[in-house]
Amino acid sequence: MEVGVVGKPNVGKSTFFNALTLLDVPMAPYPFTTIEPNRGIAAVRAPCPHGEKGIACTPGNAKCVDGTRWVPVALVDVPGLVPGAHEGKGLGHRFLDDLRAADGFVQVVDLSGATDAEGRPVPPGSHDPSAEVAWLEDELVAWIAEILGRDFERRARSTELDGRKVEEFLAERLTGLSIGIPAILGAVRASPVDRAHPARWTPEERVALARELLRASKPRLVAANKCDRASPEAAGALGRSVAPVPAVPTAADAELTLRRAARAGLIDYRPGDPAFTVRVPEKLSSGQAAALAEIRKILAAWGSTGVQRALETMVFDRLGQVVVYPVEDETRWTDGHGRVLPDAFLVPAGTPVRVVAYRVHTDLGENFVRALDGRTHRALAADHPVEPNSVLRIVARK
Ligand SMILES: Nc1nc2c(ncn2[C@@H]2O[C@H](COP(=O)(O)OP(=O)(O)OP(=O)(O)O)[C@@H](O)[C@H]2O)c(=O)[nH]1
Ligand SMILES: [Mg+2]
Repeated sequence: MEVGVVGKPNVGKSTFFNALTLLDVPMAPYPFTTIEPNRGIAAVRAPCPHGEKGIACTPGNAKCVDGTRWVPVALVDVPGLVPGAHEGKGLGHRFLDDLRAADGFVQVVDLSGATDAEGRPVPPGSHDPSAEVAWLEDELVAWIAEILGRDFERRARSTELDGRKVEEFLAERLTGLSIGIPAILGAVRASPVDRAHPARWTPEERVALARELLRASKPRLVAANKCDRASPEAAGALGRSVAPVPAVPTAADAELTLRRAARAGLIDYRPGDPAFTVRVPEKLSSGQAAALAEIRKILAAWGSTGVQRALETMVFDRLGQVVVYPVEDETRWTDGHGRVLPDAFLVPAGTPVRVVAYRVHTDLGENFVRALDGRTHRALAADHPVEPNSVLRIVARK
């Protein structure tokens, strides 16, 4: 699972990324601070099943805090895109190739309207953030159209001559973009192209197809950032104008401050919570106390900083992921070393249990016999769709 963070320059992409990963990539109040993609690991919350058994878990890949499991999700932060990036404007769009494997995109926008289309500071409220959602889609479409179009005519002619299926031809063109055959077929049906004759597709038709491919395969969500400098009315207006894409108001800068303060032991704060408590007020500098007082106001006004909610809405609602806990002993919920519920993975809802087995280990997928449900102890056949929060034992031939 991988989520890409995209948007125009200077909206807070790297701040959003740092808040979720606690890494320390450069952030600054001017455009093009990020010039190379950054990768890190964020996490989404799920209730840990250990409570059901009344035993403690022994987390491996995903920590468990107060009964909540923090399941890892890869996050990629890229440089800012500007209108015309595909023609070389700004830093161009070559870096988007680092987002090929992304399952979906969070587009960060500046809800306060204090940056123009190139990310230069302008008076608050003078730029409409909904405009960039439309042109950013055009830039993503141009990127996919370009990948599709590399050496297109020659490949399309040989596909026609060989009588190969158009979806196979497209799947091969789009390798690495993690677009499945069903999404490809859906996109072909939704666009004006003549399915039988790819060699006749015009560049315009290919762009139309690229748009459908993007829509079918890369769910998006808007993080309406810098909400601390904007009004709920502005958030409502943006939400209406980008619907059906969801828009979540965020204060990435506040979230980053809270997570760093919690890491430093200054406050108790669980990401996503509506409040925090100061551990030892006397230990705070006056600057820290003032910054935290400002953040209290943001939390009171918006309910939370929105950053954790934005990621979880993306992962669970938009990408339809569920959490699975593979174990080797389905009664004790342990692995081969006696660790309780060591790992938690994300997989798309409804994934057949055999595909889950492949995700745990290729050998388990190849030698799959059946799965055992850790709660009901029932045997599950290979094509049985995985349930959310499953505890699963995979039985494989030795
Ligand atoms: N008021 C406010 N400022 C924020 C927020 N998030 C980020 N910023 C500020 O916005 C500026 C740009 O942040 P970055 O994270 O560097 O933005 P970016 O989108 O990664 O920018 P590029 O890498 O240049 O494309 C910095 O000064 C941040 O401190 C927020 O929630 N509220
Ligand atoms: Mg950046």
